[in-house]
Amino acid sequence: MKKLNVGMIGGGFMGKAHALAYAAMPMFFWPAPAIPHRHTVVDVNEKLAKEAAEKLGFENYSTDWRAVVNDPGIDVIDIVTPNNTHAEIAIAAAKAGKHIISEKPLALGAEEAKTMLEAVQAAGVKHAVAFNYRRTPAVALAKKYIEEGRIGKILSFRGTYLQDWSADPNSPLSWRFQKKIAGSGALGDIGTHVVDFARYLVGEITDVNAVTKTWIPERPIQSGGADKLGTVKSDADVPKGAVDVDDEVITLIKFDNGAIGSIEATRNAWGRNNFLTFEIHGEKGSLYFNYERRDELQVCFADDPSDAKGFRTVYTGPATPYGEGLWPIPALGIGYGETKIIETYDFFKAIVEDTQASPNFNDGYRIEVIADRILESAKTGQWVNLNKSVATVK
Ligand code: NAI
Ligand code: SOE
Repeated sequence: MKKLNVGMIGGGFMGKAHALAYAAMPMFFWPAPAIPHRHTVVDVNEKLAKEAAEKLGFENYSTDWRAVVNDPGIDVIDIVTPNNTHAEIAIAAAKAGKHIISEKPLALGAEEAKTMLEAVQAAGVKHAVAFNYRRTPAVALAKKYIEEGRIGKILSFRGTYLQDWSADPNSPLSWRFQKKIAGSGALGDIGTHVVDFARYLVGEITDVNAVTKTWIPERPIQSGGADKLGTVKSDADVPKGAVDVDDEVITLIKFDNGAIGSIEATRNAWGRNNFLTFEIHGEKGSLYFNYERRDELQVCFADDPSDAKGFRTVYTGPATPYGEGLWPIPALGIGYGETKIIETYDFFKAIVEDTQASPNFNDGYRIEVIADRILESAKTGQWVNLNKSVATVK
């Protein structure tokens, strides 16, 4: 069977998730489109890179991503580093003719994302952006119902992504709170997953009207090592650094097909963990999904008997999307790992079958345009129309 050599840049949280997917994808989807070979992992210093290779099962390690990107033995570059590094690595990888999967958000903003899209298009390589939550089988089932017309014309979309890991003012100053590294705050970090849901399930967003808030303007500076998220014990004298991104965003949206909706994101919502939800109302029914109960899609159809109308639960399993590769009985439990396994399967399939992956850098770019315009609207207090700001690339 064909083997594709992966060079993975970054060995942190997402490095672990992607490495798991490379190992497990053929176990779930057989015959696999190609076997992912964990060739080389890169991190910023010898200690981190060596440890990542040992832990994540890579044959080699390096501290020089440029050398790995230009290694003729590597087929796929996987970018799992903080947001400010995605563009430089992706553009170099495209120039070296590698297929590329980049973590989200694609870039620090639309301008940078556009240069990445131009680079992959000029090189003719396959490209994907890792909005993996749309790979949750229940989300793919919602997409199937919508495409089959089961809920009719869509009227509205309400999406949320609520977490609480940064609600404690003592949770340290992760790179996720620094504009120069993250681009934006809750919006880019988690709101973009909801924007991906909105575009995937409903259609293109044309207008936004947003408010943002930074609730905790400074946080304890981390003392080096792996980036920490959430409450960690630190002594009261730890110096603090400024947070210059949004903690919370709420935006109204309009779609080009006439639907309307809202998107909310915050990492300061005590009690919410990975509360990534959507509720979609159509002329013939409604769908509700909550990632915290990710085996389930809640459905209500207008033609359900009137004495039994209301949301009911459909459990995903062998009969629902990706069921052929997952577990043999419904509701055995889909996890975060499975979403990454499916993402890897779809990307490797696109490479081998010479089709374009989805979501790809074009989607990543469009999501960056939407995020930029949400920030603009939050600043001006006005509705912002997006049509003028989406550049046609190629
Ligand atoms: P992390 O901070 O846990 O790991 C990043 C790793 O990259 C660290 O080991 C760091 O030392 C390394 N690194 C940084 N600069 C590097 C460079 N120039 N060369 C080589 N290695 C470098 O970060 P995490 O959580 O893994 O996030 C990485 C990316 O994944 C971000 O873009 C983030 O937004 C995204 N992400 C996506 C998720 C999803 O659900 N799709 C979940 C978590 C993160
Ligand atoms: C932190 O908010 C984080 O790790 C995000 O970066 C991811 O994109 C999200 O899926 C889980 O939470």
